[in-house]
Amino acid sequence: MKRRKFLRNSSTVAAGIVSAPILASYKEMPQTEKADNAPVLPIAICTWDFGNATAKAWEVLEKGGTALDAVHQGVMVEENDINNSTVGNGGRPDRDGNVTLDACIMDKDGNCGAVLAIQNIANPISVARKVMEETPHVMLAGKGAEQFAYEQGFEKTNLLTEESKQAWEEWKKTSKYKPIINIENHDTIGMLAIDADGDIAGACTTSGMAYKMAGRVGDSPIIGAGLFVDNEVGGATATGVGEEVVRTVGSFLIVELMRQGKSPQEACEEGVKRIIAKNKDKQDFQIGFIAINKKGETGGYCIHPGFTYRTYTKEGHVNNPSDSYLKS
Ligand code: SD4
Repeated sequence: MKRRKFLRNSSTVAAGIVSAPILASYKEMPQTEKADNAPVLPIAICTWDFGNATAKAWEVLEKGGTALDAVHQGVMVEENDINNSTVGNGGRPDRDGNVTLDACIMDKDGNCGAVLAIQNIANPISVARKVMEETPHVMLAGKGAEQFAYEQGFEKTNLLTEESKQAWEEWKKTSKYKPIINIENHDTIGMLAIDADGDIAGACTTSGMAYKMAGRVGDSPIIGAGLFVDNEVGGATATGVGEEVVRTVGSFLIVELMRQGKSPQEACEEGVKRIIAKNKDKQDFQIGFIAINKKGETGGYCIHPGFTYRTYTKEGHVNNPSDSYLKS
């Protein structure tokens, strides 16, 4: 890719949202020329500014690992981070004080696995992968998912940290349930990767909306809503208020729009606009989509400013501010 074009495409560089060491190493990188100007593979991309997660995925890809292993290990970084209050251990509980986790994973062959509202298991993405690889099913929910995890050797873990417990106790004083845009627990990680063979995989994992009703499941573990991959076309994943993403089967929609010729950016924009069209009077929630096509081109779009997404390629490790439907 020509350096001039890379710079023009990268609003992040213009906005200075590249960490100093990465920018320094970027300057020294040899500039590769490609006939079609497509980014050089492999690539990892994820929702929000999860640099450690994309770095882990990159480590897998760089060694020649598969996209499936890259997204699996990448999102696990956030599941294991107790400071991320929207994913895995340390995730905020439901209104009854129980931490229930949702996750799904999808590979290049269209195989997929998901766990819904699973409790006491620190890495739901690993259980989702086991569902995909070891069972004839796609989804396991609640107690059944937990039982399956123990049978597969996963350990029982208390996921309610002291900090989460205190936040929940505080919430109970008012019991207001209204996510605040970009402030609500928004750190769900959806990740897509293309490996050196050009194969695509995706993963998505979350504790869902904080203080949700017991049993509530959002978009994140629903194949087609929170995540979709078609190895012929590309992949998409979502973050934000899951009910709205489910209503439009958002990630599947975006992949199908790319199949029809839209770029990842155009497809994400259309996905957000479809949600807006169904909520003409009500835009007090955030949705962010990211997408990647078979060539490794990426896109991201959201309703309200504030959403960002990370990309990791040979050309740099960048936190990209997403364009938004509403400008302020
Ligand atoms: C959900 N989509 O459960 C998730 C929440 C989320 O960043 O994305 N938070 O609805």
